[in-house]
Amino acid sequence: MNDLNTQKAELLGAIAAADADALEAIRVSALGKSGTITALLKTLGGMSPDERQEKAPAIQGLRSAVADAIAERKAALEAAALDVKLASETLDMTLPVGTSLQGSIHPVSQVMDELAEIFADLGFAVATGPEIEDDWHNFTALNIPETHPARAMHDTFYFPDQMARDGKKMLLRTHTSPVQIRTMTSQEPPIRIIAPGRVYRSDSDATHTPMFHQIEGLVIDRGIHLGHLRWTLETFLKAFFERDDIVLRLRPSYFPFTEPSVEVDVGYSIEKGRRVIGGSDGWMEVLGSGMVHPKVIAACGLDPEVWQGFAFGTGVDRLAMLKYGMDDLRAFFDGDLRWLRHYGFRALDVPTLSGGVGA
Ligand code: 2U9
Repeated sequence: MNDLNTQKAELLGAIAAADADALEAIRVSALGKSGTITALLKTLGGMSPDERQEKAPAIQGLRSAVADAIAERKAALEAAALDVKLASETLDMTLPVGTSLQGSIHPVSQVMDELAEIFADLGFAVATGPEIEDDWHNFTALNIPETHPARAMHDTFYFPDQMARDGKKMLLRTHTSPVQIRTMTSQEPPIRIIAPGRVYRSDSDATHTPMFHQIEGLVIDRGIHLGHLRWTLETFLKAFFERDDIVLRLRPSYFPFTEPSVEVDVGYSIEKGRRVIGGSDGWMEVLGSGMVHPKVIAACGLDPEVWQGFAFGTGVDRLAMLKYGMDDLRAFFDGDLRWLRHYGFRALDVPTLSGGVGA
């Protein structure tokens, strides 16, 4: 017992004085797979019931005291590191535009502006809609019924206690497609819209963030075919990447809301060791698209014999990375002023086709 008390006092003393690296080393040596406390816990299995009853509380108490102290120290170290960061990275938000400390336009906002500008020239209006959606607009109307595997693939965030009138849980939209559904059910065709905005999926790693930005486009008119889709995407990509040597490859694919569905690859070339869009050294997948499924047109109350359309979708964050040569998606959401100053755009620059979209 005394032994355990000494061990506890020593560990708690070391934890209180540890920095982040030392704390991790203590955690591994005490609570890790071959840690000292883990070894003590294992001895419980070999004891008689009486002995176990006598010794278990002290050993388990030691384990929780050490685990709690480590968690507490970790939180304190993190808070102190954040304080240092906040003190050294303050920014006076009230300074007027034009001073050296002015804010900058985030690359995502810049790219969204560029996209709106390019598509406005092609006759597309910008449409927006709610980020909290109901099941019908996000899934059912898009030919994704309850049992469809695409529902599981979307890793949806549901609101546990908020239901729509149909009794189904409200959710954070997993794509911007419900915006097009809302437009089709509220406006008469012909329709030409882009829907840029935030979307949410429960997914987080080096190439996925739980919130990301999408842009989708939709055209509904009479006699629309895949040729219109191909021309529109090629014209858009040439304007966006500011290059004429944009080569497209349409590959058959599957999306529930389009039929046929095509994945659009764009030719890239290698410049200074980096892949840049344009040229034909290899192919990169950039967009998903297809002809709007007749069931989706019908779900919106339109006659698919009369009205056809095409749709496409892509990630705005990815487009920004490809155009401006960034390689870590997570930096987009860190709010790091050095990154923002390096990649950000001057607040008073307005992208126009005539003045150059990247101007
Ligand atoms: C309606 C009808 C059809 C939108 C489309 C895609 C293909 C697509 C992904 C690209 C990368 C999303 O950001 S991403 O993960 N999107 O591949 N989106 S067709 O189709 C629609 C939308 C609305 C009414």
